[in-house]
Amino acid sequence: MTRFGQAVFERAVHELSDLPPPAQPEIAFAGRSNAGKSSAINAIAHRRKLAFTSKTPGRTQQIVMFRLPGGQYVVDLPGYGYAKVPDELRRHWEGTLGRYLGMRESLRGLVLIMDSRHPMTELDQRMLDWFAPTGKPVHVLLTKADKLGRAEAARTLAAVRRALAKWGKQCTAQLFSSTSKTGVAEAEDLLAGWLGIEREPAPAKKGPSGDARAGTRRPRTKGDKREAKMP
Ligand SMILES: Nc1nc2c(ncn2[C@@H]2O[C@H](COP(=O)(O)OP(=O)(O)OP(=O)(O)O)[C@@H](O)[C@H]2O)c(=O)[nH]1
Ligand SMILES: [Mg+2]
Repeated sequence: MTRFGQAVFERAVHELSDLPPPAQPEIAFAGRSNAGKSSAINAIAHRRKLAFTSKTPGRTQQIVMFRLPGGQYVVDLPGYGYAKVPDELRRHWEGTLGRYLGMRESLRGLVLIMDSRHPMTELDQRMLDWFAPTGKPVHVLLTKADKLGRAEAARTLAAVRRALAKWGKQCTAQLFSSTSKTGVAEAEDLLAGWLGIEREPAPAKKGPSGDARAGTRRPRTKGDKREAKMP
């Protein structure tokens, strides 16, 4: 099982007072509506339907919390910048998001999701303005990189890195695609580090005969669920 693969839905909240106590480290995914936050969480968990995704912007409207076996949380935040949200709800979320990002003591870092075709919008920059003063790390995932050619993707990454320098060295960026899985392993490594999750043990090394070394694998038995599982 991968490091984020055993995440389970814990709760979805509308008010900060309904969050679980900040006893365990957590990371949050924020970004414009439809940028690919929920899809990125699914990609990192190697699951298809852990977080709900949608073609229609504004799908995630609550703070959705997923819990890992070690008690850490992965948080899917409502997207911003979606024009059709009623003013009152927008004001609620701006206030709530600002307070969550500024005051949640268990928050170890922010994963800022930007569509690689439209990065660093005004609202993205406002998020950085809010969060950078905490001194906590921000990692930008430039999603939908599958929609860009190689050269364009490289240019976009370089430009975003240059722009991020304004908010400090703790702001980093990478290319990412939930569709082609570009950058998934890189993001997993970094975010597992933020949460203090150990690396998975390396697979058993093969001996000279090609067999796994003694004691590293148990023999297959009839009815073994792992072996019986369809790909
Ligand atoms: N081609 C491509 N499409 C993507 C990628 N990531 C997400 N999408 C698509 O973009 C749309 C929005 O994805 P979501 O993950 O629901 O976006 P979100 O940021 O969670 O959106 P809200 O919850 O509405 O704020 C869906 O149609 C996804 O299939 C990607 O890496 N490549
Ligand atoms: Mg979403």
